[in-house]
Amino acid sequence: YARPSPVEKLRDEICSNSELSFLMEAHDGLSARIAERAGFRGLWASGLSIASSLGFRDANEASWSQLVESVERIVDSTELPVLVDGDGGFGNFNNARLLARKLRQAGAAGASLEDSCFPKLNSLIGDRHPLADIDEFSGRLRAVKDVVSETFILVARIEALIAGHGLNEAIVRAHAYADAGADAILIHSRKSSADEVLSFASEWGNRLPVVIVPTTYYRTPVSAYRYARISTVVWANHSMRAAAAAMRHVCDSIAAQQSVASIESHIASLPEIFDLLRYDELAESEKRYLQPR
Ligand code: SPV
Ligand code: MG
Repeated sequence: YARPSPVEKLRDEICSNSELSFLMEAHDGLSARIAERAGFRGLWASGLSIASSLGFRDANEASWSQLVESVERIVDSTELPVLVDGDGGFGNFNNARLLARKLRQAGAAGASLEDSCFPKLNSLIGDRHPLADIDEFSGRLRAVKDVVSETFILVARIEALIAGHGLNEAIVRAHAYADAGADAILIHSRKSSADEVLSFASEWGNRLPVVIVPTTYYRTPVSAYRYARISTVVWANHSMRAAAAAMRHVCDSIAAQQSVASIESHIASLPEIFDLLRYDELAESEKRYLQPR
């Protein structure tokens, strides 16, 4: 019995599993390890979170090779399948297929590519989100599929609702991207209610599985997504934002008090860090490899 590959695991979560699946954001090795310990079965390598952790804006400031390096740290740190936020693929069909090939080499299970133009800007800020031409973007998807075939999950992400186009435009794009070979459709929205993605799901009718990112419409209970037969929910940036809030709190407190005494009980203990990073395994291996037999 062979262990399932990352692609098989991710396909199970997004494409075959009839249960609602959840992907947790990770942006480095530590956040990946923590998500795995919490019981998540797959990770979302978030462009926003990776950019933020590197001190970049989510506007293609990090290069594709910096993204691949971050993904490598995430993949190496867990057994979980990783779906990478590949933005628009960093250019045209040629850049997109190069990115997909390098992400697959780094051990990612799949990538999401969005129909935005290079350089992109994060979907949740600003009001200038020009959409790529449908045929041009479909070419990006086909080029990726031709390079990675069945060994990589390709999620086509539709930004039509973000760009202020209606449901019809989103549905037309979903069909075009399905024809181009996508394995799933990610429909993105920045509304404060889930109405728009639920309308999409009902109109679309599951020709391909639907993935959503409820960052702004966080109040909707996931039971609504089960009912709508949505495949996968992505919690896209919550570890990064949790880390930012915690770091701000601890820095403010230490700066003001010139002491770490009062925050000690609020931060991860060193034994917890040593446990997360499996220092016990290192000690075991030293016994095996450092001592004469
Ligand atoms: C990300 O996590 O980088 C995403 C989701 O693409 S969003 O920030 O909502 O665009
Ligand atoms: Mg992104």
